[in-house]
Amino acid sequence: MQLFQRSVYCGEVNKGFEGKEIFLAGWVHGRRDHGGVIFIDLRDRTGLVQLVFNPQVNAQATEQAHALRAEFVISVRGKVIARAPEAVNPKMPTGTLEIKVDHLSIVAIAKPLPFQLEEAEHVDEEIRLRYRYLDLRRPAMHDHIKLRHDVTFAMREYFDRLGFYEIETPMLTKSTPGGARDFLVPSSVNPGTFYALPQSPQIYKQLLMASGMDRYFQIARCFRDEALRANRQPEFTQLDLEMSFIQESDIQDICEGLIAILWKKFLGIELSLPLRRYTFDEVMARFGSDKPDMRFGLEVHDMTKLFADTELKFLKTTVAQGGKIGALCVKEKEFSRSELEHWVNTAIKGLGAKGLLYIRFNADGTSDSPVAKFLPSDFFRQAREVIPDLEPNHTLFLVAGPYLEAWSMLGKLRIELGKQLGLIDTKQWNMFWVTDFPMFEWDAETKHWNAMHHPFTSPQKDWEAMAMGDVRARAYDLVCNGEELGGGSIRIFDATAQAKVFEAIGLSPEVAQQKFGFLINALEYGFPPHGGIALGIDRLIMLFAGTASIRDVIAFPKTQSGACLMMDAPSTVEESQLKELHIKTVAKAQEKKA
Ligand code: AMO
Repeated sequence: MQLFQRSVYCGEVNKGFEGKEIFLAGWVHGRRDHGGVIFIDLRDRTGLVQLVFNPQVNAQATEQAHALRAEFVISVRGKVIARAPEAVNPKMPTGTLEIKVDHLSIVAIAKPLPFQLEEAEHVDEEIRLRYRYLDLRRPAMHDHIKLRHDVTFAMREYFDRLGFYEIETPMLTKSTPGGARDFLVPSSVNPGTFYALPQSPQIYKQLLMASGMDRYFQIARCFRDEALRANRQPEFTQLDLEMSFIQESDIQDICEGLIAILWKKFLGIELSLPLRRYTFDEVMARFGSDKPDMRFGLEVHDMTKLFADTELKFLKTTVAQGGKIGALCVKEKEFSRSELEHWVNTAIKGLGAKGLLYIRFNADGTSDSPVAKFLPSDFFRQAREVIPDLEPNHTLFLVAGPYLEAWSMLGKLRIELGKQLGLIDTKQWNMFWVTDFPMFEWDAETKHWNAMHHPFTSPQKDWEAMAMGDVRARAYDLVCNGEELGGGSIRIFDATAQAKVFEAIGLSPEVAQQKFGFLINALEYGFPPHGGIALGIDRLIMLFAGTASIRDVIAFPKTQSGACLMMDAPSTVEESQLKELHIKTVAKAQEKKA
């Protein structure tokens, strides 16, 4: 086997090479035999180029080429020639040229692949993930990986230009309460103790501000052991940044500057800046979500007052308990009875709603609804006072319950309706800030208040006199096309203020000291005002690449159940390893789910 020194990449062969001898190396992408002349599409990371083995030109190389199969690795020497006009392939960037090979070397052979690379889109994702290194050979995957490199490189350039330091923070850190569950790492040197993998570099970046670093950023890996919904991975990457002596607008301006560059460079889109700001209260009331997709309307209407005297027991109870009744009004589609039932089913089975009520108005002034006979005769007129453009043939979908719960459900239903009825303008880039988030949220399960963002977020001023549910935080999220792309806040930098927030979420001074002592102590040694944000890089690349799954833009992602199918992780370990770590397991490893 002879490995030639490669002189050019396959995809970079162009007219300038015509008539020249070149050396190529790569994978056999495809092979065709036309009456003894063999054509090979040779692939490397830059693309494809056609090789020709002609027995008239080189009998020995052509003879060897008969043995070539898909995915063999080869190295060739040959001359670049123009293809005959009828042989030009306009779909291939190198399609006007081909390489007349005079020397072939087979570098490595390959077994038939478990799936055809060209058919990967239709192959079960489990197989693709099991053989990820093969899946990654596909040009589309190469494009995603290259895009990811280009985006993070552009980020580094941007922050370097603005005087930010890129600082690495530890992967082995301390388990802290709140947020998702930690991934724990046992320490063999300190029996019975555990590190936690960082859920984000949050505390470290704040401490770097205490160290006077002033402007920090990091392309940081984060780990969260949480239920994996769509667009979530147990380990993911954030663009994390923190700045000292700033206000909300400084962080937002820096972010907008970056996304303007990224959108221009990678999508050719000129974003209109500054981005709009909406308060949490506004987006929640109008769209039932703190990350609404505003590429379509279908806003939520508050119908509570229409049911003030209702005879319907469950609505009456809801109103009596201070709950609300919200509605989506679908104008774009006249639903049949079975379609209405489909939506009730979708809400209950698919979205977890307790119920969904529909009222379809008819042209004759009547309405179709399971509760039609309980509605006042002028219900349509009354409804029109809330929804001025309401017309016969429009349908209301109603959800009743505590405000946030009912509105969140309507928000989910709104997205589903938007998708299924084709209401979303997928060509639009809809980006904005959501601000003034609640500082605390009530956890009905544990029956106590938690910090909605994190407990280092600064509440807006004079919060102590307010009811917990009314306190707003100096927090902001960046939302793009209905995805939360980033979130951040202005932090507390004063020990007394921090102690008050810990107290509000039920952390006693002793526990707070034990869990966050390092931060509390640092607050006493001259801490500058500071704030920051983190953007989800995987989600950003997913939006740029237009892929349906976050997994498509991560080289080695985990499945929905957190498994790496290629490595077969997580896995059981040797008893001796556990012994060294002073660990005994009580659960037998369950059969793994993909
Ligand atoms: P937050 O938890 O909002 O903020 O995370 C910031 C951004 O990270 C992305 N993200 C994820 N992406 C993929 N998989 C996940 N499991 C996942 N979880 C979050 C989202 C999200 O907007 N320390 C704070 C930031 C700060 O206050 O500066 C933090 O981590 O795009």
